[in-house]
Formats: sequence, C-alpha cells, structure tokens
Amino acid sequence: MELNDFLKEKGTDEKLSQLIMLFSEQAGVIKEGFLSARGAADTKNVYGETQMALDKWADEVLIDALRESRLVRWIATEEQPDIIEVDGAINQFGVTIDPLDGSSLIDVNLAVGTIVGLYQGHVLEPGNTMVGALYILYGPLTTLTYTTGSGVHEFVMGEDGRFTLMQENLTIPDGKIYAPGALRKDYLPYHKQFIEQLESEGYKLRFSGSFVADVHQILHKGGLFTYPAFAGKDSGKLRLLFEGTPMGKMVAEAGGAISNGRGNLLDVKPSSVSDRTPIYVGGKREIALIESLVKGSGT
Ligand code: P6P
Repeated sequence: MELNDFLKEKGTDEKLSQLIMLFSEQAGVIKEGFLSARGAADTKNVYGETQMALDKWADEVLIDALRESRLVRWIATEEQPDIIEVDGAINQFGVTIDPLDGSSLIDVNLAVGTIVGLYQGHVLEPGNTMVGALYILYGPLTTLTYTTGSGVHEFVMGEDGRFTLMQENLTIPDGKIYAPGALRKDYLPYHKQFIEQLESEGYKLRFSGSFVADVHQILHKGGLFTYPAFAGKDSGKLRLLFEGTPMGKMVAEAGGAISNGRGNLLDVKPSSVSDRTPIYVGGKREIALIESLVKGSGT
C-alpha cells in the first residue's frame, strides 16, 4: 500500500497527511543531490560546526518546499539560527528539522537521514505535545518512518520515488545492542557503571556516528542508544529539538522510551532551538536502569 493511501486508511488528519507527503516527495530530491552537492561548505552552523554543502543544500530544499506549500507556520532547522515564520501559512503547524543528520558520513557512504518533528503550533514546546514525527533514512534502501500517535509505520521508496508500506505498527523488541556516544575516558561515574552493566550482560556495540541510523537499528533490534552528559559537557552533544525529541517520540510510540537520565525527555520544554541534552533512547528496561543509577548517584 502506498503512503498516501495508508494515511487515508488510518484516518489521518488531512492537513497532517499533506505535510507528511510533502516530506516524502523531497526524499528523492535530496537523495539525487548526494551525487552533486558534496564537499564541505565554507560556513559554520550555530553550533560552530562546519556545514557540509549537502547540509546547507538539503536545508534550503526543505525550507523552500515548506514555504511554497504554506502548509506550516513555523520552521526550525538545525542549520538555521532562528525560527522561520512562513508568510501566508494556511495551517498552524510547526516543524523541527535536522536536514541531514550524520552528513559527514556521506563521504564514506554510510547511512544518514532527515529527522522531522511535527507540532500543532510553535515548536518550543515539550515533545509530548507533538502531533507526530518522521525520519527518512538514506541507506541501501531509502525508507520513511512516521508516527502520528497511532503506531509507528515504515515505508520504502521505489524507483519511482513513491513510498510503499514495509512494516505497520513497529514495536521495539528486547535486544542487546548498545550505541555509546562520547569518549569512554570522559564518562561520568554513573554512566560508566551503566555501560559496564550492559557489557557484562553481553550487549553488542553498534555505533555508526549517525544518530538517526543508530536509533533506527535499535528500533528494529532492541537495545539502547546513548550520547550522555560527559566530563565538561553537562548537556552532552545532541540537540533536544532536532534529534532527541522527534526520535524519542518515535521510539516511545513503538513501546520504548527516551530519557535525559533523570526523566522523560519528552516532558522537557526547550528554552531555545539550540538546546543540547543528554540522550538515552531505546528499551524501557535500559531506560529504567540508567535512571536508577543516576538517582542513586545523587547527581
Ligand atoms: P561523535 C552527527 O554529527 C551527530 O550529531 C549524531 O548523528 C551522532 O550520533 C553524533 O553526532 C556522533 O558524534 O562525537 O561520535 O562524532
């Protein structure tokens, strides 16, 4: 079944369906760009990171498409310093976008992706207010996974650029994969104890450097992704709005959970678009373990 027909069959809000379809239509455009707009650009984003030409290009493609459609009122992206308000918006949706998460991996042909958070209004709200989330993963297959609060569903892009259903009502299984970001030498004591506990239980390390790809693997095979707070960086590395919240919404809808170590990350209200956060995302068992270790550590 094609994505559009599936959205209709599920009785998805018409305007929200149009927005999801818009992103699905950009997937082919971005994928084609991988062969042309490569190599680092000469600019830096708000985080001081060199912007890959592809990051900037994909950001512009998505922003232009959203502006032209007028389907959203607010657009926040990881590549833009400020939230964009769309002139003449016909809906009140807000979207948060990481246009190409893991983009530095394109040069070594590893999977990267576009991460999108969908809000009924402004985007500086807790993740549990989202009306949905989606990500497009550019790997051996190009897939689109979305939720609008009624299950998590995965589609695969065909030669014609259209997405057909691959898996409905995806749920995170029990599994023993862990994706540990940050340097071991910088682990805080409770985090070191957590990682050692997982390793003692036989968890296998799978970390690619692309958050969206690593979380996708854990969504399908079980386990946990973490990019924690670490020595000198209480907020860790990853972005709350563009990485943690949308992928956390997805995993939570699939029966997992996301935490900053102290509690549900989806309860956190962002203070700005550039907020960073420690992230633990995956199975509820692993999340309960880290939260108990943090609580017991008194930090
Ligand atoms: P490190 C990519 O730059 C990213 O934001 C995430 O996709 C990924 O999980 C993380 O950073 C990788 O960080 O420090 O291992 O390079």
